[in-house]
Amino acid sequence: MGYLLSKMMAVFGDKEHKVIIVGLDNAGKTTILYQFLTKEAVHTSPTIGSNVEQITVRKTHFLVWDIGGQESLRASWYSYYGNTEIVILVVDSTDRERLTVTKEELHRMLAHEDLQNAAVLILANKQDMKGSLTAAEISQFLTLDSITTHSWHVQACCALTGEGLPASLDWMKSRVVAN
Ligand code: G3D
Repeated sequence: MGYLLSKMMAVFGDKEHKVIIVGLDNAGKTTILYQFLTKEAVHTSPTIGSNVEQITVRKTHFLVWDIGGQESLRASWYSYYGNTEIVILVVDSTDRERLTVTKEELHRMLAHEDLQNAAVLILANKQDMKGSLTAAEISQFLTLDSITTHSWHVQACCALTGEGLPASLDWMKSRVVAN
């Protein structure tokens, strides 16, 4: 595609903004991706490799990559980082034991040179479940306040009902419009 055409697409709002969804296995990444698309919860199975879908929010197009979160796949997350504008980190808010691993993965990602300009949306998922940590507690645990190098936002949500997801999409749109 020529420079002129891509410039015109940007002007007319047809630019596709790359988003990656990361997080540990079982956090709810795939459910969130399809909830963004269908606004209905779907039956999912563990992501092997990646799912990719286009989501349009009031004329802003996002190309969203859902990357598998099993330990064996995490080592290859970096291969998806190039040109990423937004990273969505999905957290299972009931999974206290693995929050340390999530924190390590988050701070490792932020240090990667291919993500220097990316904004980060942390989704505190599974808020419908008893005993889930609040978005503020997750924020504190992941030491989000210490992040000064990237624009970030934490949002409580429930992927099964879709609660919190429209606000997430609004924030994503505001980030790419700001750039
Ligand atoms: P992943 O892609 O991060 O591995 P999935 O996670 O989207 O496959 O979701 C893992 C399991 O968590 C699924 O249950 C899914 O239905 C459930 N889940 C996702 N989001 C929520 C949520 O907000 N609340 C609740 N209660 N469950 C959620 P199964 O039983 O299919 O393994």
